[in-house]
Amino acid sequence: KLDSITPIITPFTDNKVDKDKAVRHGEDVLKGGMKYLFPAGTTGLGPSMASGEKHDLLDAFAHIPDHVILQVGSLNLEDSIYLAREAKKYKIHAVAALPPYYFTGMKREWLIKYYTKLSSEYPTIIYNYPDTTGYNITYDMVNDIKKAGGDVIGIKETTFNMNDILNTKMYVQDFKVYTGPDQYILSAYRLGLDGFVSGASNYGYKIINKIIENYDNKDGDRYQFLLNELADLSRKYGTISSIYDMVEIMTGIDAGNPREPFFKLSKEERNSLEKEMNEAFKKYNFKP
Ligand code: ELE
Repeated sequence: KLDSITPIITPFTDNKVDKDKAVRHGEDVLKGGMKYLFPAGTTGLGPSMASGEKHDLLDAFAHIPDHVILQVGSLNLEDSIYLAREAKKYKIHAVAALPPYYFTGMKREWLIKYYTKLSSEYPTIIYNYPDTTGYNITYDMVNDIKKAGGDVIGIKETTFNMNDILNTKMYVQDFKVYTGPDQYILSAYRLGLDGFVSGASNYGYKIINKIIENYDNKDGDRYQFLLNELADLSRKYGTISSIYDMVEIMTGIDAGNPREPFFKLSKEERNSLEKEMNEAFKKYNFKP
């Protein structure tokens, strides 16, 4: 079985991290079959959170450290290092980190130094998301980080460039390669990668279990296509925000609210989303 990772949404109540709701939702996802929680990722609104708020999430999951990968990458390296040191105290599985982003023209060697330095604090999973960060961390860079002594243990590839993903699998030794897009869970199995990160697993872990059970037959495709349609609906109704509603619709768990600049769905939007989700379930003959 591959590593299954949930970039968990962050429940906010009155603009503050709601630890109780995070724990209830996180435990449900793990019970549902996922192996790791990935707080403060993209879906977790990590880049919009203060380091103290990311620390709140570390606290919330302190009772299940083996199942936690905290995303610590930020534009402030001091904050990221602080969180990596805290991760060490809490003995979580690993940290993950976006590269330094926003600024253009960062030299290749600076990116290598960044990951070498951060991972000297704690084992680090590289979070490669070229569309948003502007930097593509390729296999040759990973090898240079390792050569420089960096303790990078894997990469989460949020890219549709399968060639880059396969090159990293092929040319980097002792290294976990995870897919990021929801659409690539089945591919992670069929291509012999090490696991997947899926925003849709916040609500769709039952469907994901079906993909995994059926990865070697046509039903695997059917369940993957259903998940793709749900991920499309999520985008249509409001990226990330809609996931809070989809969690409640599919699992019954109150996962709180997103925080501005993201907005909670209106009653009408939610009803319409639920209707479209039910149509998708019917189309693919899935009973939620
Ligand atoms: C996904 C990203 C990308 C999951 C995270 C993840 O949230 O940290 O909407 O497909 O661009 O890779 O959320 O989301 P989309 O790892």
